[in-house]
Amino acid sequence: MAQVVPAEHDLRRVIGDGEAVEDGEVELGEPELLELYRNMVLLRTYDERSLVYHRQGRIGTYAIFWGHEAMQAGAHYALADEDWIFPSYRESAIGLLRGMPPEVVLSWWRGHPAGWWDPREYRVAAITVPIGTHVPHAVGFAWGARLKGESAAALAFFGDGATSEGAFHEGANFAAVMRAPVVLLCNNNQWAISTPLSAQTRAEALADKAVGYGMPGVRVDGGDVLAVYEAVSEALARARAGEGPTFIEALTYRCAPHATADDPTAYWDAARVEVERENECFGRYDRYLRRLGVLTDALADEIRADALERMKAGIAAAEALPPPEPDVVFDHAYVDPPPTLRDG
Ligand SMILES: Cc1ncc(C[n+]2csc(CCOP(=O)(O)OP(=O)(O)O)c2C)c(N)n1
Ligand SMILES: [Mg+2]
Repeated sequence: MAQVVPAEHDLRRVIGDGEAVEDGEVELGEPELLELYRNMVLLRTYDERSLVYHRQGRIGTYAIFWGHEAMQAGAHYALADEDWIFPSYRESAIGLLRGMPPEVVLSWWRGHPAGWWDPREYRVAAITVPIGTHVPHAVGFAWGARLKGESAAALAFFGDGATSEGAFHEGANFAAVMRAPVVLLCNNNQWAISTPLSAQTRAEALADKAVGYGMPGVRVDGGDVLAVYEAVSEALARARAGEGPTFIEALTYRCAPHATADDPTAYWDAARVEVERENECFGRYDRYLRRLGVLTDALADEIRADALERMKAGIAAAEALPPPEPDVVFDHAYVDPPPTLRDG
C-alpha cells in the first residue's frame, strides 16, 4: 500500500505540489499510472464536450463534474471488475470507464431510451437523480452478494447534501449492522445547489458521521486521484475481509455551476472558485506524472485526441438514433394502462 503523506486535518494525500509538499508513493507501475491518466482524460473530455453539446442544444440539462474526475477515476480504479457502482447524476459518465460507449450516456442526457443500459452489462446501476435513494440500493446489493457467498462489493457515490437525507441514514445504518461489503463515497464538493456545507451540517467533518454508525470514516483529498485510489482500495479490502462498510469523505470543490440550468454567480465566491480552479485535480495529476518522467507532451496530446475522437463518434451515434415513440413514456409506468390513457 502507498505511503500516505500526512496532511492537515487528517486529509489523506499522495500527490504533492512539486515544491514544499513532497509526493508520496503509490504501488502502481507506469502502465497503471497512465491508464488512470487516460481515464481522467476521458472523463474530463466527456464533461467539457457535454457542456458544449448542451449549449448547442444537442443534449438537455447536464450536471457538470469538472474538477471531480480524480474522485471518480481514483475510486473506479480501486474496484474489481465484478464490483458494482451506484452513481448519482454527478457521476453520469462513470460507465465509460467500464467500456460503456459515450453515446449511451449522451442518449441518457438527451432523454432517449437508448440511454437506459442494462446494469448487469457494466455492473453500473442506473444514474440516480433523487438525492441519496441509491445508498440503500447499494447496501442491499452488497449484503445480497455476501449472502450468496459472492466476493463482489458495491460502491455508492453521493454528495455532501445527501448526508442530510433519510435514505443515507437508513443505508449507512443497515450497512454497518449487516456488515455489508459496501463503500459509501461522499463527494463533499461543499455545495448542494446553492446550499453551502455550513448550512448543511453542524458536524466538523462529514467523515465524523461514520462514528455514529460504527464504521470507519476516512477523509481524503478528493482532488488527489492516488489518495482516493488508496482510500477506496483499503475500504474494499476491509469489505472483502468481512469487516463491513467504510464511509469516505472525498473533499473537493464544485467550481462549476450545479448544472447547466444554474447560475452560481448569485451565491458563490468568485475569488474562491478561481483558487480552486487553479488547483484542479487533472492538472495536479498531469504535473505529478511529468515530475515522474512518465508523461510527455506527445503522449498527452495523443490521449486527448483519442478521447475527443470518441466523443465525436459518440454524439454522432446518439444523434443518428431514430426518435423514440412517444408511447414509450408509459411503457414501464402501468401494468394495465388506465382508461383515460388507453382510449385517449
Ligand atoms: C430527494 C431529492 N430532494 C431534492 C432534490 C433536488 N436536488 C437536486 S440536486 C440537489 C443538491 C444535492 O447536493 P449534493 O448531495 O451535495 O450533490 P451535488 O449536486 O453537490 O453533487 C437537490 C437538493 C432531489 N433531486 N432529490
Ligand atoms: Mg454537493
